[in-house]
Amino acid sequence: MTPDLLSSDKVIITAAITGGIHGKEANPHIPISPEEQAQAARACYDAGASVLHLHVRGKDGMNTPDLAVYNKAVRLIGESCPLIRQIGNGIGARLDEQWNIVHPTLEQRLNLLNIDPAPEMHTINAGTFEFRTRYGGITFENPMSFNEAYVRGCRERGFVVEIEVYDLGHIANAREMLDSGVLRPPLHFSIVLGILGGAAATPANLLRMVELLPEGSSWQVVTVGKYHLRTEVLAMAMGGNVRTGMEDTLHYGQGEPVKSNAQLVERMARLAREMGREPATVEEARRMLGLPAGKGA
Ligand code: KMH
Ligand code: ZN
Repeated sequence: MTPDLLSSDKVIITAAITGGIHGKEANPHIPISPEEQAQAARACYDAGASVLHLHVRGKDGMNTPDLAVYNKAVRLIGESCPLIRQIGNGIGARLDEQWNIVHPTLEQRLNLLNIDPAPEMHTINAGTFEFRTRYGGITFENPMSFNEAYVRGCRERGFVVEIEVYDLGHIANAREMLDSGVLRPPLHFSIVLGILGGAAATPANLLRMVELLPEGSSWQVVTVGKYHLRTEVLAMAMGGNVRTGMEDTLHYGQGEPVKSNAQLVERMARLAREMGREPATVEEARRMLGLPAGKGA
């Protein structure tokens, strides 16, 4: 697919407000409880986001596969604003009492399909790789058979899937699922850059990965770490969508901690407008992502 450099389309801004790894020890402003998440969601909506990417935390502040927490967070977020709710199926990784990294099982991850009230979107992660964090390496297991089961589950329930690709081979995996009919076009991608273990955040990597996407796909960039801002700006200039939020960056500028998720969304909306690209409203994003019109439309 050729990047549309002259695109004047709307930009979908996704807010990834919490993530599944770091907590208040890394930045005290990260929303952890469902109540804090609902407040952050509202502020991100007011600042120009149209999608909310979600991981949840238990009472200990660590990520959890507990459906009761997901149900509460999804419900409270839905009551606070009309953002499209997207569940990150990676859930996250946590340390046990012996400081071993523990990852949720594939079964626990499949169970996210049963969140009630049902959110509109889910991610899949299109390949297994070692995801290295400040806490150590995590083998992020995403076998094809699991992804196929997840996608089928999403289709049965009418959920839209976003495909997270961290490297070139993951795009090949997504193409295989498209060719076999498991995934149906148009596809929606997150190109994730800057994770140790995945592709680095460079212009050449972003351009190549966009070129490899199946024709007609929509895409956003997710940039983790130091090059967050410049890579997001590059993606907007290329006609792509963007994700920001405290899952992806804890710094607003060098040595300057983020004060809130809305602060990051506001900046992205401002930069989009400066480029002549208006942030998509929730209804526009729903149309762009193939979701039915919302209740308020
Ligand atoms: N933490 C991101 C780099 C997911 O939640 O499914 C990847 C992510 C995947 O957001
Ligand atoms: Zn995530």
